[in-house]
Amino acid sequence: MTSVPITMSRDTDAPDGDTGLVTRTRPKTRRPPLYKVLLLNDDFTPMEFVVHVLERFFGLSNAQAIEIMLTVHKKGVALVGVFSYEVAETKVTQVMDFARRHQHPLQCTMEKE
Ligand code: TYC
Repeated sequence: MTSVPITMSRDTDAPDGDTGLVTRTRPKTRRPPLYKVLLLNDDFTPMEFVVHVLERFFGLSNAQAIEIMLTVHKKGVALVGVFSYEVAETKVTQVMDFARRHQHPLQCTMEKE
């Protein structure tokens, strides 16, 4: 059996002893992706119902809710808010469930920002 001597070796590619393994002093922190929640227009959902949804599930004032509802009504779609994936998904589900329970075809969707 040939014996191999065990020696401490320096990294010759990094003469200063920096192996490149631990160069980041400040850890890289990645912000989680954000999601836009959008409200879509239709011809049947009453305006008052949409205003109520925006107040109830997005905490908007009556004036803000009317503004967004009218934007959707005129342009077909409006941004309601920007949230984490979990919060956006919860809001979309809440709106869709509430609209369905009241038999309105209101549509709410989310998309990655
Ligand atoms: N267009 C609807 C109406 O005239 C109102 C409406 C607004 C519907 C916004 C959906 O997301 C919506 N009754």
